[in-house]
Amino acid sequence: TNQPADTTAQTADSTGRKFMNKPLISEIYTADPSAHVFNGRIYIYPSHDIEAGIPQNDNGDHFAMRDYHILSMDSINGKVTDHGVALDVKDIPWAGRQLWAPDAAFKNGTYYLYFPVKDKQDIFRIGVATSKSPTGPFKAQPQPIANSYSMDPAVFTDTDGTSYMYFGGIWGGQLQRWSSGKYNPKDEYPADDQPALTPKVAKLSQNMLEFAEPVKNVQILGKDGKPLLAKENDKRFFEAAWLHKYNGKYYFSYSTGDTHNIAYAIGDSPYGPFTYQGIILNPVLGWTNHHSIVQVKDKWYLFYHDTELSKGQTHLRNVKVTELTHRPDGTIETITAYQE
Ligand code: FUB
Repeated sequence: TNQPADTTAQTADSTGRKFMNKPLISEIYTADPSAHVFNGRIYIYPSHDIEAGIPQNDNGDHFAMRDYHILSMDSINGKVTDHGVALDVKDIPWAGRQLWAPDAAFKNGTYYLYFPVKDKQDIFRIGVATSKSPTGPFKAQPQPIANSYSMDPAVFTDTDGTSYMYFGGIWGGQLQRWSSGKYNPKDEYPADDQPALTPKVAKLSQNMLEFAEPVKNVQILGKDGKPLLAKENDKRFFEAAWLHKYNGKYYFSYSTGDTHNIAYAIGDSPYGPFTYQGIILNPVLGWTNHHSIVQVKDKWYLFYHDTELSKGQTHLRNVKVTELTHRPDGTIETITAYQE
């Protein structure tokens, strides 16, 4: 089940563009890679894409994933191990369908796997499962995290040991159904010239299983100091939140969804506000773009996905990794994962 990661490999897509990086594994389809270093080893917590035979629609019903596999490697170019099924949807008591992008954290000897899945009423909630091993198997809590909703959880632990969960996603991620604070089955989006819907953040409790406070909005501001507008869809938040800290600053990065960028914004606090800076990763092959950013020894890496292995089938993706560069002024060099 292993294939060495060769970050210099180049194969071409149907348009003749050359891929800059190779899929980390090719035996299964993987996406939405949340990478962490635990005890000196690199662990990747991805979605496990499958062909479920469900027609494509704007809600993403075709992303009908049923379990998670965790990948690990001892170095960026090292052998990749697939550790098999770490959590199955059938073992989550409250779950209905669609195990989407997960994340993981470690505290006090326990590993926590955070995952979005629709409940039996077809409403996205965020769950948590625990294990003594970074690769599982994980045991799910009997209920979703209280007051959680929507999807794409990302957990960041600050240097003082406090952990925060960022989450949310519009369209299929249902964030637009929570504007009133309660679930409304009707989609409600702000008008084009109104502030865009914001991602969410909440501090986690010491036991990492609950929110320690009411959910807050994450403000993403333009260079003019005003919130990004709904019509600025090449910049505004869509899904795939991630938070990393570099030189004392907090970097909030995310996908712009229908414009397919990974964008980022910088702030002075884990709560923001964050000021929009630019694009980290240009669009990749496939509709979705989803990433994580992690430091391994003295270098920084971007984990991302595209659809090289399935030749462009949007719901059958493969995870990849490439180096990421912070410039001396703290901005990030834009990555294009292809050569023209
Ligand atoms: O993998 C399913 C969904 O696609 C994720 O939750 C989104 O971020 C997008 O990558």
